[in-house]
Amino acid sequence: NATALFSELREKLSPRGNVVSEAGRQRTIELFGAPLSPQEVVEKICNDVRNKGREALLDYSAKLDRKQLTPDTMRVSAEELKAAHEQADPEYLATLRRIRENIIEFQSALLPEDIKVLREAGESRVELRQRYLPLKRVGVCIPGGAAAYPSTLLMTAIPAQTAGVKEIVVVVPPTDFGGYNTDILAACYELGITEIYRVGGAQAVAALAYGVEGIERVDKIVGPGNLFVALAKRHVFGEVDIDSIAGPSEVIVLADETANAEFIASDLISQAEHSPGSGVLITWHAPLIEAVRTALVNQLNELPRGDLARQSLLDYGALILAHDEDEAARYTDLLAPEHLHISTADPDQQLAKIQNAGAIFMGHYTPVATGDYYAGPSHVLPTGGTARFANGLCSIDFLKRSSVIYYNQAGLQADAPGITLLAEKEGLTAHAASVTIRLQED
Ligand code: HSO
Ligand code: ZN
Repeated sequence: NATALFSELREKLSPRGNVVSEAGRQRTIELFGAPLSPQEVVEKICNDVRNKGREALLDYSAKLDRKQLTPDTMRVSAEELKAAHEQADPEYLATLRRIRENIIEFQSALLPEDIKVLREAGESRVELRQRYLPLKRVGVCIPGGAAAYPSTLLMTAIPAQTAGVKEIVVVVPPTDFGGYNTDILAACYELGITEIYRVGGAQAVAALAYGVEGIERVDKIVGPGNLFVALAKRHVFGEVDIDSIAGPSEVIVLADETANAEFIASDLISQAEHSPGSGVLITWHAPLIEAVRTALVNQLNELPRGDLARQSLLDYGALILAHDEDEAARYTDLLAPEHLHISTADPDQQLAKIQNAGAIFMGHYTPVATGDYYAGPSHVLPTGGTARFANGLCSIDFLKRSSVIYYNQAGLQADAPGITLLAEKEGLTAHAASVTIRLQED
């Protein structure tokens, strides 16, 4: 029963499902003597960092990331950054620059223009504007647990820079895949980012949200992370903006008889190797199911991260036979995947039937890796079914807008009756008076 399977999958991958273990039990963490739920742990960490500042930040880094940092070693020094860049492989740096150009090209095309509406009648003039300005200071979370993700730095920081954000702060766990990873440090240097802290988890999010000695608070926090980062972002939201609550990576591949089973298997495995990650095939061409199953088994045996990916596919994967294209489209909308790969002869035809997907990859030669690494749209995308209402990160998310209203006296005279009528209905007579006091008496 595909609908039941889908709601189960959706639940497991959703922000809520994320806090329960595979066995379906609420996870508990032994952190302060007593077993606490992940939410309780995150609440405690955020409150401690808020109240005790840097001391709590460093204490939690020592306790949770097992790294004893000092105010000095917490921040990546200018020398370390420069050294990482100097030692970096020139081909890596050239590739970073190419990707940077791609991202800027796409992200700058998205930026909206200020808007102006003029309402004129005789002498009266009302001018309405919408003004966009970049956020001043943005915090970027880069994961550093299971793998190093320089691509995530590019896919978060460059859209912010394209929007005009001047101050970008990076937090990255104090690990070899994180704050000590020279690929990440070289990429920061390449992007002109100089404020990098080797802190991760909920404590890093709290430090960004509230500020601590030596780290000024930010206006928005973006970027993925583990469960604790996700829960902490939710906890601090409202005091600071966030992008989304990111869950595991997922892909749905829609395939017809023209699809290649080996290609599809590689697409499913590539999101599963994020571990956890999910890959779901939906096809209306029955022979593809067995062909993809065989290809999966063969490829999983060959890959270095094959075991991790296999476990993810067993937990979160599925091969689904739909009656036809329309049913496949309905299933896709139900799951609302982060990535949708339409591996068919005429992808535009299927695209037209689908509402919910974070990023869509068209045709046999557009694997998700093109978007993960290179093309230009950000790979920070809505997961866990949130593509129903949420969007991938982009330059627009780093702008804020203000409305700007101008009236001349004749304009105010013309609109006064309507304004005062509403003010009186609400019993707010000072509002009404602020209009009438400005009007000429004849
Ligand atoms: N697929 C991940 C992004 C990523 N892939 C980073 C490779 N590196 C979430 O969209
Ligand atoms: Zn990926």
